[in-house]
Amino acid sequence: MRVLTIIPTYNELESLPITLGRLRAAVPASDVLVVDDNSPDGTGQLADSIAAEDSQVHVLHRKGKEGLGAAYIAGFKWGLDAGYDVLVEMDADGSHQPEQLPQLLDAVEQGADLAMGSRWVRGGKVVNWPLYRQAISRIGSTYSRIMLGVKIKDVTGGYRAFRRTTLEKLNLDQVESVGYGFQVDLAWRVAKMGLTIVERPITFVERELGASKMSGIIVVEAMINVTKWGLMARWNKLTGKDRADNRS
Ligand SMILES: Nc1nc2c(ncn2[C@@H]2O[C@H](COP(=O)(O)OP(=O)(O)OP(=O)(O)O)[C@@H](O)[C@H]2O)c(=O)[nH]1
Ligand SMILES: [Mg+2]
Repeated sequence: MRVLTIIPTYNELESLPITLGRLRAAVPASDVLVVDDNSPDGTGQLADSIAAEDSQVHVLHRKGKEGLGAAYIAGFKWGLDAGYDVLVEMDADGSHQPEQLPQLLDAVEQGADLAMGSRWVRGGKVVNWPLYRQAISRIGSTYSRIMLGVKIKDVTGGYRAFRRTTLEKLNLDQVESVGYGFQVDLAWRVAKMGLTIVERPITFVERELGASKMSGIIVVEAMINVTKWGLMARWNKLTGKDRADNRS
């Protein structure tokens, strides 16, 4: 399996070299694509200098900050074009520990179409997260699960390994690209296609360096979207539109 780990960055000058070093040591077979949105702190140039020394590291430069989802979609397209078999999502800030990536890759090797790192399954943990962040994540995940009817425990989580065929089956251009809504939308689309999703426990470590891009607006927006999607899915079911959709 040819694996590409995609790391989106916006102002991750301090964290990126540490995460990259850990990833290259933990899973040397994985190539890496850093997707930088023209970070003002020079993360993009730093990534270029690392890539110049390491032929397995690549950098995709984008014009400006367009959000995590848009960065991942560009990264997925790059990876699919380049022929990778598995495409991984990983944060730059150390929250997703590279040492746990083999567990996700293992799940894909064993047949999962999507392997998700999960904080909220048995064995999953969070480190250095204040209670209010844990509460937001748990409540958000539970609400999305009920609203969308998906069984995934940690549906907003962003440590994932996709089999290439999973991404090929999705219409990436239709995926909601903002904030946590992106992660929920992507997982929901995979679930709706009836593909196999496996959650593996991870220890999520809150960032120690650099600044968070999380905001209240991102959370509220994701919840509004989830509500909208859930109600629309119910309405389509009632009116029989979902059957028509499935036929087309
Ligand atoms: N390319 C790109 N990357 C982004 C953007 N927003 C966030 N990221 C990256 O996405 C990853 C997750 O962002 P974080 O700021 O860690 O968001 P979070 O994990 O929800 O919040 P904290 O870890 O608490 O700060 C990091 O690698 C960020 O650098 C963006 O607009 N463009
Ligand atoms: Mg983070």
